[in-house]
This record gives sequence, structure tokens and C-alpha cells, in this order.
Amino acid sequence: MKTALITGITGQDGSYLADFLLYLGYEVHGVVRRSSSINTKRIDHSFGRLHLHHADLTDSASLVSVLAKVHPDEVYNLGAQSHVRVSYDVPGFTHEATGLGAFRLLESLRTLGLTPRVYQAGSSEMFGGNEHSCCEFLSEECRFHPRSPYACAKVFAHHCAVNYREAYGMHVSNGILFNHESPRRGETFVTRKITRYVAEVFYNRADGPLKLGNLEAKRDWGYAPEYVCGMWRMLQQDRPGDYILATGETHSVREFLELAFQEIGEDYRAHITRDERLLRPAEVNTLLGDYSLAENTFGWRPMTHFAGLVKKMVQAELEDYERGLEEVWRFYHKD
Ligand code: NAP
Ligand code: F7E
Repeated sequence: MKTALITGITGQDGSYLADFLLYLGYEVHGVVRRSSSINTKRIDHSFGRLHLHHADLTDSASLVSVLAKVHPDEVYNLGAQSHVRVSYDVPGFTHEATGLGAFRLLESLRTLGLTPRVYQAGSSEMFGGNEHSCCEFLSEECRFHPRSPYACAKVFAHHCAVNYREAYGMHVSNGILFNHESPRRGETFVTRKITRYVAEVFYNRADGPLKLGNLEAKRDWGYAPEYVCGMWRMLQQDRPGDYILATGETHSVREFLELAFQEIGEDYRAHITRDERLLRPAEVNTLLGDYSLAENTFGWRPMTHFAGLVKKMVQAELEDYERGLEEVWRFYHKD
């Protein structure tokens, strides 16, 4: 039985990854940070099967202590202050947790002499958008142009991962993941904000119009459970590498609104208002990724595309969304 350690296990991806690794028969450990209110709702359904440890990516000693106890075969570094807009409000903390946190984890492994395979959660935000690239589809070869404290921190973490791989021969892979969403997405990210509001309208619980920022921004939006399977596949390769996971389609926030409201037979224009405070000091206008390296190397490709994702998210707000996950796990583990 393999042992995995996940930082960020209470987040969207961490919770799906924990589900998938338990399904595969792993012993799953997770890093949980102390909170004054309960922050484990996404993993409560597997509580008895998980090994949870208090630690924090801003605290090296806590990381050393957990790693020395667990001796993992695989480490997935998903912990981060992951909200781009919020990273402008708390840039220092974002750099500490999202950037230096990755360094602390790698350096703790090195000093302990541990050699697990490591996944570093990189982001399409590192590219700053297709307008900063010469390619129609962003690939692993395109240069980074970070446009927020969050993206700067992720670029730093990415380069640390490459450096530990080259300097110390560590098996560290960078996933460069484009937006991936789900019913477990945090409520302040735009897709979940919209689908929650749609459910409120449907049940006559909406309290005033939905306040939104830039509706013209375009994202390459995929379905999160499929992306965590890609993280795992990346670490099963003999050689570490850097891989993009994306859908190869891009759609605007406005298109997401249109489809989401269509699900309940409403016109979004009657329900929204613009709030300047939700605009960003520097926006990433368009993201569109090329996942062909991941497909050619380890057979990963997205199953759910834009319209299917919107439908899944709206339906899940209206009913139980846990059904159907088994199908995803089986598809990606077929070999
Ligand atoms: P998320 O839902 O925001 O989860 C972030 C996780 O990090 C939470 O478990 C959070 O704990 C934890 N965390 C925050 N600060 C921490 C600290 N100082 N020490 C330890 N843990 C800390 O993010 P996600 O959507 O699952 O994304 C997972 C990772 O992939 C993140 O690194 C994100 O930046 C990256 N990423 C996400 C996407 C996407 O579209 N979802 C795309 C590319 C990259 P609490 O629950 O206590 O807050
Ligand atoms: O914004 C626009 C906003 O916050 C998407 C994180 O997981 O993916 C995520 O970052 C777009 C932006 O996600 C609102 O301006 C309009 O253009 O849902 P978001 P994000 O910034 O793309 C990347 C890949 C990550 O790595 C990050 O960790 O939607 N937008 N109105 C809005 N966005 C928000 N949040 N709220 C609005 O009201």
C-alpha cells in the first residue's frame, strides 16, 4: 500500500484527490491548518479513513515534523492562498503560503533525506493570458508573465520545483493546470458564485441582484475530479516533468452566466449587476491551454467540456452532487 501526503486536503482539489487515492487503496495523510471554525466539510465523508495532521506551509518546523512522521511515497502540494483577487489584498501571506510554502516543503524533504515523488500545483495564471504569448494555445514552452501576487508566487514555486529536480535529482513534477471547477469549488470563485446564485433564484431565495466584475474574461474551464486524476498520473511516470492540463476550449464569464441561467429557464440579464470592486488591478483576459503533452505522455484528456460542466454545477446546486464520481475514478484508472 502506498502512502500519500496532501497539503491543501480541505480544498476543492485536495478533497477530490483524497477520494481518488482512497479509491486506489492508498493510505492518505493530509495537512490541515488550524482554524477557529470547522474547515473540513469537503472531507467529512471520509473522515475515519484519513490521517490528518496539523501543520502550515508558513511553518517549516511543522512540515518537517509531519514529513518525518509519515514518510510518504507521494507528496501533493496543493495548499495555497489560491484566490487571485484576494492575493492583491494579502500579497505577503500569498507569497508566504503559495510561493515560499513550496520551497519549505521541498527543502524539508531534502534535509530529512526523504525522496518521495512530489506534485507541485502550478497554474495557468503563471502565463498571464494568451495575449502575452505568441501561441494560440498555451503550452509548456510558453513563457510566464504573472499578473498578480498569486501568479508571481506560483512562478517562484514552479522554478523551485525545477531547481530541486535538477540540483538534487528529486522526482518533482509541476502540473500547470487551467481553471477547473466543481460543486466543491470555493463559493467566491466566479463559477460557483454564479451557480449558487442560480439555485437561490430557482428556490426564490435570492436577496438582490448578483454582483459581478468583468464578464468578458475568458477561461479554459474543466471539471476538477478529472484534473486530480491527471495529478496522480503525472507522478506515476518514471521521469518527472512539467505538464499542462486543460480542455483546449475557452469561454467567457458571460457565456457561463447564459448557460447557467438557461438551466432554470431564466435570462441572466434580469439578475445581475456590475460591481467595480470585483475588478482586478491587472486582469488575465484569456486563457486557453494545449494539453497534448499530457495526452501523449500519460494518456490524460478531459471528459467534461464547457456546457457539461455548467450543467453539472447547476444540477449539483439543486441536488446531491456526489453521484457519478465513481464513474470518473474508473475511467482514469482503467490501466
Ligand atoms: P482551494 O480550494 O483554495 O484550497 C486551498 C487549500 O490550501 C485549502 O485546503 C487551504 O486550507 C489550504 N491552505 C491555504 N493556506 C495554507 C497554509 N498556509 N498552510 C497549509 N494549507 C493552506 O484551492 P484548489 O482549487 O483546491 O486548488 C488546489 C491547488 O491548485 C492550489 O495550490 C491552487 O493554487 C492550485 N490551482 C488551482 C486551480 C483551480 O482552477 N482550482 C488551477 C490551477 C492551480 P483551508 O481549507 O484551511 O483554507
Ligand atoms: O475568476 C472574473 C475574474 O476568481 C475568473 C483560481 O483557482 O483559476 C482560478 O483563478 C474570472 C476572472 O478564477 C467575478 O475577473 C468576474 O477573470 O473564478 P475566478 P481565476 O482568477 O481564474 C486559476 C487557474 C488559479 O490558479 C486560481 O487559484 O472571472 N470575474 N466577476 C469574477 N471573479 C470572481 N472571483 N468573482 C466575481 O464576482
